[in-house]
Amino acid sequence: MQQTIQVQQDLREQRRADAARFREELQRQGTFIVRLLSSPGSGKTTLLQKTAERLRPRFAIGVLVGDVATERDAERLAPYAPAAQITTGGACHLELPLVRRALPQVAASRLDFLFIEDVGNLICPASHDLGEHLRVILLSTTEGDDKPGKYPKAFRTSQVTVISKLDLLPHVPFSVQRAETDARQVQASMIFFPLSATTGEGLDAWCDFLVQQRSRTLGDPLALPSRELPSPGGTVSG
Ligand SMILES: Nc1nc2c(ncn2[C@@H]2O[C@H](COP(=O)(O)OP(=O)(O)OP(=O)(O)O)[C@@H](O)[C@H]2O)c(=O)[nH]1
Ligand SMILES: [Mg+2]
Repeated sequence: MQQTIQVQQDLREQRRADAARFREELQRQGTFIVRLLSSPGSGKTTLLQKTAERLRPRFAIGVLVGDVATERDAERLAPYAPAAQITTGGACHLELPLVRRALPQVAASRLDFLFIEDVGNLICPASHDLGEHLRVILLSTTEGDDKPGKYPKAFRTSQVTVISKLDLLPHVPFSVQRAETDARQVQASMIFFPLSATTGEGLDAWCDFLVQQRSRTLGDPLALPSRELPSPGGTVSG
């Protein structure tokens, strides 16, 4: 019994060290890694399409997208940025070796931003560090404003909450303020971006934030001042 526990701890530490190494490797090349988590259908792929559209003229972008089956999301993203699908064949989350293996498909040369869309799921992905610098969770207005407290690990390990589908607010019983209060109870320093990928509301602020965080993380002296982030959500334990 004791041996089993020891092996699990060793494995977890090894995974954490691998993720830290990956983060550092890409950071040295000038790549800022942003990972998106959410329940299925919250708008991750749509947000990445709109984000790529805005950042692409200035930055080299690659997108890796995880799903249990189909290449649909990569096909949707392809007109906006180099994109590769990671099909897990049943697993409910991405793992670092899969990301490493897929990376060359989108990074023929150096990337400024690597976006990783994880499998739609609010539970399993939260326990895995993929070496991201920034972990972003989407909560759409159609899901209910009570979700942060019900899925605390996903919110606790994220630095940013995107409240998506803001254009649907008039039609759904969702309070942005209640959702933010609930999320702050599990992650006090959470940063929020309420936005609509459909109308474009909030997208400029979101993209400006990504650019600032990249500059800050990579130590660009021209970086604009921006808000402090809590330590990366990568330091996760089971
Ligand atoms: N009204 C509205 N619909 C949106 C918005 N963003 C996305 N959608 C719609 O929501 C549905 C799901 O969007 P996706 O981008 O596929 O969501 P996802 O999180 O990538 O889904 P999975 O990859 O399956 O987990 C699609 O029909 C989108 O058109 C938005 O801002 N407003
Ligand atoms: Mg998707």
